[in-house]
Amino acid sequence: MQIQADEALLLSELATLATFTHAEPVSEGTAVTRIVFSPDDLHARAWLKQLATAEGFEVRADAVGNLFIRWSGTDPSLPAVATGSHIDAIPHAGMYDGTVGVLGGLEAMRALKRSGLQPRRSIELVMFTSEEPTRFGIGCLGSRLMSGTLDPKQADALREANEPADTAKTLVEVRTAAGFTGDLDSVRLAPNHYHAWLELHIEQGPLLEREGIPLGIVTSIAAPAGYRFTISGLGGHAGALLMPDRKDALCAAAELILSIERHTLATRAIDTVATVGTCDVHPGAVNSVPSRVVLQLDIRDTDPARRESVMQAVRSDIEELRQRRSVIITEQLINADAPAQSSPHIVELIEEVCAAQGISPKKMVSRAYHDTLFMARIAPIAMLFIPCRNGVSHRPDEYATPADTTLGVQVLASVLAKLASE
Ligand code: HGY
Ligand code: MN
Ligand code: MN
Repeated sequence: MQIQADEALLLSELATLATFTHAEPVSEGTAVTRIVFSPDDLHARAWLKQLATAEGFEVRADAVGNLFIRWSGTDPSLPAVATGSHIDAIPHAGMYDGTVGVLGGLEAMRALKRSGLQPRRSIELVMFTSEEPTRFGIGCLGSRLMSGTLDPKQADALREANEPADTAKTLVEVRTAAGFTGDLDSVRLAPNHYHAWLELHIEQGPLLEREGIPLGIVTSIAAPAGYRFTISGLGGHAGALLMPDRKDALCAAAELILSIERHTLATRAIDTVATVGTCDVHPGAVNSVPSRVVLQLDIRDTDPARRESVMQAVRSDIEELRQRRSVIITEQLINADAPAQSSPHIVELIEEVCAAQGISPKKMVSRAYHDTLFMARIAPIAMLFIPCRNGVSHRPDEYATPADTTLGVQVLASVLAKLASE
């Protein structure tokens, strides 16, 4: 069976998808901002549905907007084989994160169809809602709900993370306005709803390119955790409030951020990473002493116990900070997830396909999280990585070569075909 991905079609579709954006064009690459349920996201979803129906695939959306594009197999009663990813993009991102797995998955299905394959098991492409945490403060909303990792009522009550509290809309308001109604309980899929799950994604790191290897096999996915810290001090006039009388929330926040960095580095483990990516200062006036600061922490590790040990060390620093600076510091857990291991069987199939195509893949950890992290709760999983230039991602200069992208799609298609015949 000759499987041949249509590279030109795939590249043109990736370029078209990149036009659904509200990012200002930049010189260093293709800037994409596509926030979940924004007009650009909704237009992109409608366009994707058109591509799928044009190919004769069945299309359905669930109550939170996860999109399912299905190619029925000869025995449709069997659990399907699934692939997919996301098309939402953080502000000023690139055009390959997630989209390679969605459009690459679609092209893999089309290439298999063109090859004359009649899959025994249905093959389903999933486009997840809100893989990025940008709008609602937590990533992988769609796959968390599918896998039962997030309580539906808590999910619907999530508020827009970057809007003022008094105007921030809830998920239920936003999804309903976007046309996704129904009870979020209905999003959950039974364990082993799928026979197997396989996601194609750019590496978002430098290793494959650095070692000149065209394909990565993800053997485990690091475990992310998210926390929100609110530091409350005493505001006041930048001129009249004397230093000894101050309880400057931003100075306390600065010490907290450095404590997080110090304790993360102290593990001396390459897999422990932490980022305070947002810092909201109130009132945010140059001549007003900050009275309140909200920080969002993203901390990850392949070893959840080591990740927790960093948090414990930070908490003891927080206690000292509270006393010395007379500030109030509250911690809110957003998520603390377990890592995921890939299915040895699927990894073996990928290795067989690579050997047959003369490819020597690299086994590796994914430090970025993906919807696959949550699909691992309900199905055997694996991921395929393709190189990205200089390891850059979440930036407009994010780039994957046509050759690497096409090869990733070809391997994906071959593994899907094997899984669908099981
Ligand atoms: O942050 C991540 O790991 C993913 O790209 N959302
Ligand atoms: Mn991303
Ligand atoms: Mn991604």
